[in-house]
Amino acid sequence: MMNWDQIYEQAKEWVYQAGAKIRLSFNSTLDIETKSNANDLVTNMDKEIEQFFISKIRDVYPGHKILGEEGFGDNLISLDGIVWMIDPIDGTMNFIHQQRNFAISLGVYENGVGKIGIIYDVVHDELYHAMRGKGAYINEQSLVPLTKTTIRESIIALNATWVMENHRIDHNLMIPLVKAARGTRSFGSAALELVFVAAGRVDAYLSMRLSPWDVAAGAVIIEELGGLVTNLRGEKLNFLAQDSLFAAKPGLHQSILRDYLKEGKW
Ligand code: 2AM
Ligand code: CA
Repeated sequence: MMNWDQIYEQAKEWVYQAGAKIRLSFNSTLDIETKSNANDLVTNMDKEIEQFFISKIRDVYPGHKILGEEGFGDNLISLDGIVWMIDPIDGTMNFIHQQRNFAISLGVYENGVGKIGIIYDVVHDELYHAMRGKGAYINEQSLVPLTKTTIRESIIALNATWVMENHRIDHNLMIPLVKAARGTRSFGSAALELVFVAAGRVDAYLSMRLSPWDVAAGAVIIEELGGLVTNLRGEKLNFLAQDSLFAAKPGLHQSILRDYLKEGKW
């Protein structure tokens, strides 16, 4: 029998330790490299933190699998068993430019089902966490279940980079949605934008393309509060591939999909 309470406590402890390492790094010069393009950034801290988690997990849970943004984990072809999905620093561009508005994101899944979600806003020392069926929390405080709302009264988090991807996606399809909402916001960290949905600070979050480690933890936290997390076609997420993302309060999720997203080839 898997002791999920133990994994949950252990994972939170490692996240706090990783956060402390990141805070210490503010005193030293970062080593910054680019990945797929000039704006796709990675630092020595992204790599060090991922390797920190991997060495801890391999030591204590050698049978578990690991999917990590920086590629030090396993090359997975299935989600069978227990899989840790880790984004050591989500919002790397913010981390480099702002030293804030980034988070550690860690999800633990069993046979593709989210069991634990932990997102740590290192600078604010705010730990958002949930274990399936056990409630969701910010530090020690319970988060309240999400309630229904309308698009007219909603703030929607989205990122303007979709205008750059118009060869693939007709971004004009987003205009009615943006006009209908009360307001839009963009924060530059998918993990934080997902916890903002969980905490009710925004009502929905849309992204054209994210990877499994960006959303694994946030999906557990939002679903624990009754919110919905799918791709922009309304389909269940596939944690083995990049996909679009659409997280929202109950009711709002269905109505945005029906009224604003169904024409799009997301
Ligand atoms: P990162 O900082 O870990 O790279 C920014 O809007 C959000 O999208 C961040 O969470 C960022 O994660 C993620 N992101 C940026 N570029 C991406 C890409 N090419 N593929 C997937 N996710 C990306
Ligand atoms: Ca990320």
